[in-house]
Amino acid sequence: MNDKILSIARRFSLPEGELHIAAYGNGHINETYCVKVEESARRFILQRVNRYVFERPEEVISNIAKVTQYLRGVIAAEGGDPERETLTLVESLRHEPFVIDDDGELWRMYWFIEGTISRDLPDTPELFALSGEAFGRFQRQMGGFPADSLAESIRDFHNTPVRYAQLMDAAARDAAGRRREVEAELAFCMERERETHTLVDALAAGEIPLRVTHNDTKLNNVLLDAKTGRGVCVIDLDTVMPGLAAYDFGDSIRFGANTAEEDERDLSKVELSLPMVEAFARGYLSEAGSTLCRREIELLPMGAKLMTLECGMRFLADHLNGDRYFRIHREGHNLDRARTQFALVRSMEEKWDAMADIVAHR
Ligand code: ADP
Ligand code: GN1
Ligand code: MG
Repeated sequence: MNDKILSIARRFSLPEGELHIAAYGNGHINETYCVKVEESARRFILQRVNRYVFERPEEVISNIAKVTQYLRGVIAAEGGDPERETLTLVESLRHEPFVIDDDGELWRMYWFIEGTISRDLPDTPELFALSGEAFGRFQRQMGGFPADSLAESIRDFHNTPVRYAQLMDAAARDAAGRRREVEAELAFCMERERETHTLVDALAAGEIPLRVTHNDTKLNNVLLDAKTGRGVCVIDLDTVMPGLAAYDFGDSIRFGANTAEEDERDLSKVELSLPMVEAFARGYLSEAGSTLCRREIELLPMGAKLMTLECGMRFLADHLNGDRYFRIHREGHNLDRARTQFALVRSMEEKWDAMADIVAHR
């Protein structure tokens, strides 16, 4: 396998030198490797874009090229460092922003952003506030980008009623014969079916706008400065497309304001951390607050709840479908992930007034 990856890496325009390759990161979707060029000590990130998830990977790359080019201009105009604060695609030897291998799989490469860390759990509220600033800044900086120039890389990606329907469909088909063990989880979702419509209805009613959003704002998708913790660069731009700000806010809360990890089996450890909500809302709104309208801000807590429910429904549907979408590392992994999401939804419901109060006063 390593030889194959090495030969793919060599098809990109890299500095001269011997290459060292190692698997990298904790993403659920793409295959990620770190490529080091011995002589120059420079590093690169090489990724195979998941074809099951992204049916038209060339469109994903084209979106990323447009978004990063736009961001480079905005960052430079604000006096920042575009080489560090957004991703830079490496060209292939054929001057394309990707390489297609013999199996038809698409690979892309980025400059490695050095001196940064990515975290799976925020160590402190302060660190989480800094990631909020980075995602809020991304929202603000993308404010003037022409949304209609982007392809919809995954249709109905954050359309919660559609995700609900997909779950019901997976349960009806029961492809992996696992339905019997998840009746309680399905009932949990059915009780909340009506609520799944809240944000798409607000959009349809013209109460909130469609914006260019990131759509995968979990903590490990922002690189933080290794010394200061400052959010340096928002990464994982595969799903940047038109969407709702509340879902971006919500995905960060889902992942980072959970007192346990996303796949914790001991559900008694799963709880919404209000200090983390406060920290993230403070950081996020310090950057994005002036861009968002009043109704969008009011709906941020609903974004947190619906994104957590939606993500749980997606994990559960994948469990029922036989684990085809999210990478798993143990049997029942997607079911464990779904259960933590539903436990977190419950905790959000218990702490609803406090969460809403915190967001309203930021
Ligand atoms: P996935 O879609 O599978 O989550 P990501 O694009 O998020 O893939 O990459 C996985 C991990 O690789 C990230 O969480 C981060 O730790 C690391 N990473 C990705 N891009 C870079 C980069 N340009 N510089 C440094 N680290 C990176
Ligand atoms: C996936 O690629 P990664 O690991 O950052 C998924 C997100 C989910 C997340 C759950 C393209 O994100 O939508 O919220 O897992 N990405 C895609 O951890 O489906
Ligand atoms: Mg990621």
